[in-house]
Amino acid sequence: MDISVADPTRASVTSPPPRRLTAALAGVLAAAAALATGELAAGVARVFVSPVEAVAESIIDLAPGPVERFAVETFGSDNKLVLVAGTLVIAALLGAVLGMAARRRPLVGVAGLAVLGVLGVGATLFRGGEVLAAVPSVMAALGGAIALLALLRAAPGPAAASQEGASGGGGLGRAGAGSRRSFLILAGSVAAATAAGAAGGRALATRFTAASSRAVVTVPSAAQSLSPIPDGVSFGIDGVAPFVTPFDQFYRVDTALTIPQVPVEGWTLSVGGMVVDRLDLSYDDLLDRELVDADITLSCVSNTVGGDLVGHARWTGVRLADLLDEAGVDPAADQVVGRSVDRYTCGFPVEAAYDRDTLVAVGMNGEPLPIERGFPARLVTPGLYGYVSATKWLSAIELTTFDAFDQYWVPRGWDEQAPVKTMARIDVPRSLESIPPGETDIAGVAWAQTRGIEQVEVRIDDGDWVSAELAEASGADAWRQWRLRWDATPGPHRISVRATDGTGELQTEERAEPFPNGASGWMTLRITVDDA
Ligand SMILES: Nc1nc2c(c(=O)[nH]1)N[C@H]1C(S)=C(S)[C@@H](COP(=O)(O)O)O[C@H]1N2
Ligand SMILES: [Mo]
Repeated sequence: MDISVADPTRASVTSPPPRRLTAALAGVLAAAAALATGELAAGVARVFVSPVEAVAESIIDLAPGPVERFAVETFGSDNKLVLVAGTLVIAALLGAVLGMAARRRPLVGVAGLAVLGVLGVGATLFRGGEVLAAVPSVMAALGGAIALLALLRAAPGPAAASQEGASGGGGLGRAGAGSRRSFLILAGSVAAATAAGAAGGRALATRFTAASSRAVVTVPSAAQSLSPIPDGVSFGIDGVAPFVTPFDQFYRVDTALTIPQVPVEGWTLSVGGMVVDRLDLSYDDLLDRELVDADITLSCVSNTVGGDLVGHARWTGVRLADLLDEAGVDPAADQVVGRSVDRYTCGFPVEAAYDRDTLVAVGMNGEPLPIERGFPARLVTPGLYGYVSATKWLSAIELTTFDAFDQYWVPRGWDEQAPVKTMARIDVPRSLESIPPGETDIAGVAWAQTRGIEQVEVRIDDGDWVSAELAEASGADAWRQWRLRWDATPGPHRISVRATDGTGELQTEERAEPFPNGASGWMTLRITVDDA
């Protein structure tokens, strides 16, 4: 017999709490309802930030360097997907725990959801959002609390759960201790509303993309081309990276969970800090400056020997030096910091704005900068790895000192200064490939931005180093194709490559991992040449 019925003094205040599993289910659904409410709210206005996104991005921000490196190395470009999935799983687990904790005391569950709401608010503010941006987190906690209370109220007691309807009646049970059926109907409705709310919110949020803004801008053609692409930069060999990397083959590396959407309307680029006259430039102001075209190969410090985190584009933009001269740089400043709307920062020596063609780029291969490449503007600095030099979705350029400011990756252990190391890559044949005997091309690319490539040498097995033929160079900041004709003889072979830069310095043989300032070493691969 039900104890609450046996003891009328207790029956009016307490009743058998729902079974643990039922409460856990209520908690998971409440957590889902909370997140869905957050997504839906985030779709209402551009300033609103989704709690899931705020928390996941804060985790990226706060993750210690080695953890972030592990995540990137283990999950590759899926690491952010894994992070979001992980955030959702944790939310579900927390929901289950809260649901069980709220079996007897629903307010405990409400308090737990409030704590999660505060976490969302905190993450949003931590990510630099304004107070208003945290509204979805508050809505999420409210939505979750309402769902939790309703579900717990409707949850059947143990008797009802084990003996459908047998002792559910009489009006003496816990307020609303419902039948299993009514609970399941409510649970199903919450689940359906959750799915619809989340999907609706995501769909609404696509209104805030920068695509329509990008579609109407035109980047005027540059006043001058710093490095007209000469004929003959490409041998046109199948399998060798094309001179200009197609957009869809260009590596992408950033900390952004969702690509920042920055319409030009309302966007400004400031040049401030240790300057005489701070500049605040609109997109049109920027386009009114002298535009130049430059061939610059971009490479990532995380690229391994033989890897493909490197790409080439013809960039159109304003020379950073022009903007710095306009603002007037305090001679005590030694670092240029590029800040992104997503709070990413890069930093490099002031001289790098003057001794090379560092650009605030607005165009890439004749198009406005693609959104994932940093629309409306980004920095591109020849000869420095992207993490110290290539801020996308650029919002501010700040003159400061290396003593006063550490850019994004520095506290995470990467070097403050990161010049690109001379590197040669074999693109054909592929590692471990079997090729027919006879005349064949060994070919690839080599880069040493700002210094240029003077020579590439190839060694087969234990033979001598042989000079490869070089394609035309398009300035010192672009990679250079190379090839060597080879009469392949049957059997296993080992092929190595090394480059010499424009200063006459040979690429170092010393192997280094990407951390903390870029990989080095000569690329070697093994192939098999089939019998005739
Ligand atoms: N806002 C922002 N800009 C950024 C980054 C980032 O995480 N956020 N990553 C940098 C790194 S590490 C590299 S290698 C280049 C890559 O540029 P891409 O994605 O256009 O190839 O962008 C740089 N600019
Ligand atoms: Mo990078």
